[in-house]
Amino acid sequence: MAVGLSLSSCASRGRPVQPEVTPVAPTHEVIPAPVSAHLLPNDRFVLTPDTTIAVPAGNDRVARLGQYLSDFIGLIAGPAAPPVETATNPPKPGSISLEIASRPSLGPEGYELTISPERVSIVANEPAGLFYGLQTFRQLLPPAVEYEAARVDEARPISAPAAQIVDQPRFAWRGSMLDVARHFLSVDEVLRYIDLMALYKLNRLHLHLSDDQGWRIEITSWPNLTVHGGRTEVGGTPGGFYTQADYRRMVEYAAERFITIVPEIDMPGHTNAALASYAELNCDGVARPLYTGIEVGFSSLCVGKDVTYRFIDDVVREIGALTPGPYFHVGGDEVKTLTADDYARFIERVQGIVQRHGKVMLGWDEVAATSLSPTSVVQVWRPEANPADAVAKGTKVILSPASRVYLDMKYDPETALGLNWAGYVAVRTAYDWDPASFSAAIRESAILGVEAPVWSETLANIRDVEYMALPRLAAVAEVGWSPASQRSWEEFRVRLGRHGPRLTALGASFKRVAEVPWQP
Ligand code: NGO
Repeated sequence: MAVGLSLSSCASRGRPVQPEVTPVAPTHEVIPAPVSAHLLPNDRFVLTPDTTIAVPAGNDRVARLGQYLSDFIGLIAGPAAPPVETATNPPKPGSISLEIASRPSLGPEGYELTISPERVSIVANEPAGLFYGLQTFRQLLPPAVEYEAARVDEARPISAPAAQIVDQPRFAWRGSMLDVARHFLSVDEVLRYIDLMALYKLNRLHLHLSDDQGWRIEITSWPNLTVHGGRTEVGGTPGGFYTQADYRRMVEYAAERFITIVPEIDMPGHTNAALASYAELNCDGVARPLYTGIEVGFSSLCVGKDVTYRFIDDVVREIGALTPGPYFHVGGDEVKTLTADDYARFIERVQGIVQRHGKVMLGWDEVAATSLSPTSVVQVWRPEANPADAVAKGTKVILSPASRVYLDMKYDPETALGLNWAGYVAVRTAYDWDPASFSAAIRESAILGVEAPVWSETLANIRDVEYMALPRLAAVAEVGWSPASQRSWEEFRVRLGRHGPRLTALGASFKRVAEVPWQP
């Protein structure tokens, strides 16, 4: 467990746990650290050819989770994957049961995981909680289960320690962002990233779908956005784009893992790809050339033209219809060519468009200087961000401070990939801070959560992205999930070191930073 917990606190199932915090060596390597975890490593649940998965009758969503677990276990314990069966009373010995039951104190994402030598049980209010319980169970199985056939053979019999875990997240928003505009990522690359996010119980994937260098999502009413505006990327290599069917596939794959896609179309700046695709979007009516550099701030939609708002309305309508989640991110960052008044009028008008299409508007922290609805959300990224006025009016914030959680920042001066305009972001820097004390102007109740952006000016493919995201994504996930009282850098670095073999088994190209005692 992450910290020394008294037995009584573990027994107080469901009640908020108030542990005595005595840092001890970790006894497991679950990331993010659970609220309360009591393990008995000498008693073990062993996966055998007779293991079954029990789900409630008539609940398709939970049945699919049972299947997800069965697919994950696959052939590691026997000649066939464990069957998914309707739960019996009393439960079958050797079963792993997924159960929905009322546990009000656990909230919509919490779970109880009980592992004994006889059986495993995961109980939650909602399917999301069961999914997170499954991720914890998974991380208690040996790393070899993640991939390597030879190592699975050596690791047999596969078992998990007996445990009593009660857990729920601190923040509702635990996100990461992929910049697929500067360098395009294929659908399969994004699905891979979604799977890595799921391992750490992250639940929001923000896709930065357009920027100066490329427009990456098909808009049927404005086809040239992708036909022309999607052709290139940073450095002049071929770009790419998602068809609407591609995008739906990513949305569905994410939803199966309880991850909500948050689409971003950055505006009014960061719009060169659109301005290159449609001459009428420019104030002078002249299409701009495609751009493959990495400067920012030079482009803007023509905020005085009606066609601009027809364009935005079409884009929000089409993407909104493809996106079951409630959010639409309008960017709003780094506009250097408009007056403050023109900028504010633009954002306020766009906020109306987003709301008319039934979505919640999100924007980078520059939008906090405009008249926001209390339902809109500000994403803080700059050191000089000051959303105090917006927060006072009820607007919520997502914390993405560049100096802590921009995963495109170099780890240290020796890191080949990445940028360093916000400094170097060591794993400890990403881990060792508390959202509640980040800014005097932002009290904890105004914080929806944290999000780690991965900007891709220097990252050409998923291997580059993994190298920058791992292991810092694990650190940020714990900032978002685990109670402050359970977190200590000294303990986390050891736990992360033990988690390393799992990343290896997953084939992840992670950075073996010197701050962490990696296990071989
Ligand atoms: C800034 C900028 C992006 C860059 C990124 C690089 C925001 C919100 N706008 O973050 O265009 O890609 O830094 O770190």
